[in-house]
Amino acid sequence: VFIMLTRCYCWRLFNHQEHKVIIVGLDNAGKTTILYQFSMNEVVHTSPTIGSNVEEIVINNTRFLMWDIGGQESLRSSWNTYYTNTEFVIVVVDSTDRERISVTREELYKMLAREDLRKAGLLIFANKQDVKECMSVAEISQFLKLTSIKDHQWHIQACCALTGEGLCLIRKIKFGKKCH
Ligand code: G3D
Ligand code: MG
Repeated sequence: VFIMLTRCYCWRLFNHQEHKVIIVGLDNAGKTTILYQFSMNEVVHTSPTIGSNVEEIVINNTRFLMWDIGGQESLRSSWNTYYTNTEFVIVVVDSTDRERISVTREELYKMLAREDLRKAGLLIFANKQDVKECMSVAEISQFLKLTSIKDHQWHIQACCALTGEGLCLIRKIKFGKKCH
């Protein structure tokens, strides 16, 4: 029993390292819905005090920092502090919003140019795929010029946050689990 307890304790210690993921996207892209889908059945701690425009949610050892991009130029300077040690950047795209995809592109490249995000992986969720006539993954990839990104690992994934379809990659980030 002692050995088992020791093992359990060591395992916990080993797993205690924190992971940091930032989730960005235009307002209405579906960030909150995605995170809600992900955190179902898990204990969620939120820190509403972190700032008016940044939400922090801790699920087990993973910190999710989430904010809306676009139209908040004046608040942007304080965001630098949130980038440090980020392992993943998740960009949520509203696949129905053809007008504003260029704003997402602009912000995406601003982020990728940052030194403190140099090692961060990039995951793009093409959300709202359930909506008729939404942009496809191929269209969004083209709009965002993803193939030009050479200095970051990136992946684009179609999803529907309402049903949870396509979201299992978040679990993969967190637990290293295989996606079905
Ligand atoms: P945000 O946190 O990025 O601002 P939200 O976005 O998660 O608040 O979602 C904005 C709206 O989009 C919500 O609608 C939400 O239900 C909807 N939405 C999110 N994901 C999907 C999706 O995959 N498909 C569809 N059809 N809608 C989605 P409301 O009406 O509640 O404002
Ligand atoms: Mg939100």
